[in-house]
Amino acid sequence: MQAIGNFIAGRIVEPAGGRYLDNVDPATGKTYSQVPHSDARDVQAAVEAAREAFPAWAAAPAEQRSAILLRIADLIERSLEQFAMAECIDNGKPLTRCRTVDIPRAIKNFRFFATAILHARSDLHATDREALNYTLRQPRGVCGLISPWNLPLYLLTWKVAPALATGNTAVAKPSEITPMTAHLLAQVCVEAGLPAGVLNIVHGEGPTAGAALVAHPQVSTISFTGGTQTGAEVARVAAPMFKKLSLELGGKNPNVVFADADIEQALSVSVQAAFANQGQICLCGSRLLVERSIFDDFVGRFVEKTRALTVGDPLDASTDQGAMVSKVQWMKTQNCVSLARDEGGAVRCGGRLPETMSERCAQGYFYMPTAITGLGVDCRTNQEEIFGPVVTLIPFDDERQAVELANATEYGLSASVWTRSLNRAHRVAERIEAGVVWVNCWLLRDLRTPFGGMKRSGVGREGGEEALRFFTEAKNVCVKLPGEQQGANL
Ligand code: TXE
Repeated sequence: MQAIGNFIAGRIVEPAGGRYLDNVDPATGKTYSQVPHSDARDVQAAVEAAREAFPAWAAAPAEQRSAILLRIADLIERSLEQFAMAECIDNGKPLTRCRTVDIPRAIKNFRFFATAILHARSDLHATDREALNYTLRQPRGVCGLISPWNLPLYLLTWKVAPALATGNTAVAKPSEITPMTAHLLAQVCVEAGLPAGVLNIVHGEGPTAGAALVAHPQVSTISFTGGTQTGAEVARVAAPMFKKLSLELGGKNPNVVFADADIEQALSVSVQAAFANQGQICLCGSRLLVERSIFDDFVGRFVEKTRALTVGDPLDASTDQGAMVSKVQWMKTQNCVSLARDEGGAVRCGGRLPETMSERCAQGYFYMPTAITGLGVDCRTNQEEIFGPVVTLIPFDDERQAVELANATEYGLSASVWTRSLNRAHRVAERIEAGVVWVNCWLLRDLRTPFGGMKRSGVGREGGEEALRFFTEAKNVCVKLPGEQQGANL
């Protein structure tokens, strides 16, 4: 069975303790590879390598760093099929999605930040005729990059690309559930000529490898994407050490449909927003709020469209819904649906395992896309993130109530608003408590825009300028112009 290794100082190496974790293909339920069960020793070696590589990488001209990152993008693109297949088997998501969304986005992440640094500018503040203040943006050193399993290479590279582009070195800790494309990335980095130690990858579990990375005194910057509870633990350790911290956490995102919307469009995008990636995207619209005058009709048509989704083998081109990522996530989803039933919810479709699966997938973690009505906003089903193919539909009476219901959770990551009224779109977008609001669309991403959450969905923003700022230290240099100093202007 294939055993993957850590990537430290430019080489693929075994974990110091020689221990491995099973890596399961969720479509078959079978272990198909081994992933290092790394500990603090592996993190130590990786941080040392990253520290050693830092001065030269930080001093390299932007054009040189850019060229290497562009080569990484080209090499991923050359092996797109291999990367897509690896992601599909590791995660259970449809191969078609890996080919058209996950891997292309990883390539874009590298290209975007590799070229962004060629156009970066910095500020100058002229203090009358007395002084010039200019802002240096300097790399911060070794960054710890911790990513989840739902969009493995997509989210890992969303951190790696800006961290490296701005001249930092990094130790990445991908999810132990989906390590394979990170392993392929390591091989690509070597081929692209990335100097040894600039990117290191340590595989393993959160409480061991991840926690050691967060607690390491030489890691000055932590970028984390994952569950809200884990984010709180990361902050608890990192904050007293004065680390710079970015937390992208969970969501319970409202998708608000007004009666004046283009209903056809709202319907088909809402189905995608609820179930794409088996509902395992932090941006999924998991609470569908629909104006009461169209509620019954909308629910009926939504259920019809949901029933038309094909749950099947992720390798099959006709599959819309693949396997859930792990047995744990699959069981959690089943428990959440039984909780919804206990809370009085009416399961309108799904709420069960598929009846027939191919022989290959008979032991896989598949679940039917599920729509639930009849639940109030305060129940656990409408408050807690499920992170599976489950959506609730809730009616509202007017705009005021729509906003109130949209904001009635502790999360604040994203929202969608469907209406033909421009005035209403602006009003509602302004009032919704979320870091990202889409009007008449969902998951339309421009990599230049700020991305992140409010409330329990996180702290800080990624994307574009925000990422370039996060991964650099702003230093003001004040240069006196010729002439007498007028006095210290405090
Ligand atoms: O995430 P974790 P899990 C949510 C979703 C899901 C829940 C749990 O609700 O059901 O989180 O999923 C590493 N110190 N999201 O358990 O545990 C871990 O190894 C340092 C939303 O997979 O947060 C992995 O690399 N690191 C989310 C990463 O953190 C630690 C996407 C995320 O794992 C650690 C995924 C620790 N103490 C899950 N403990 C989104 N918003 O996109 C774990 N890790």
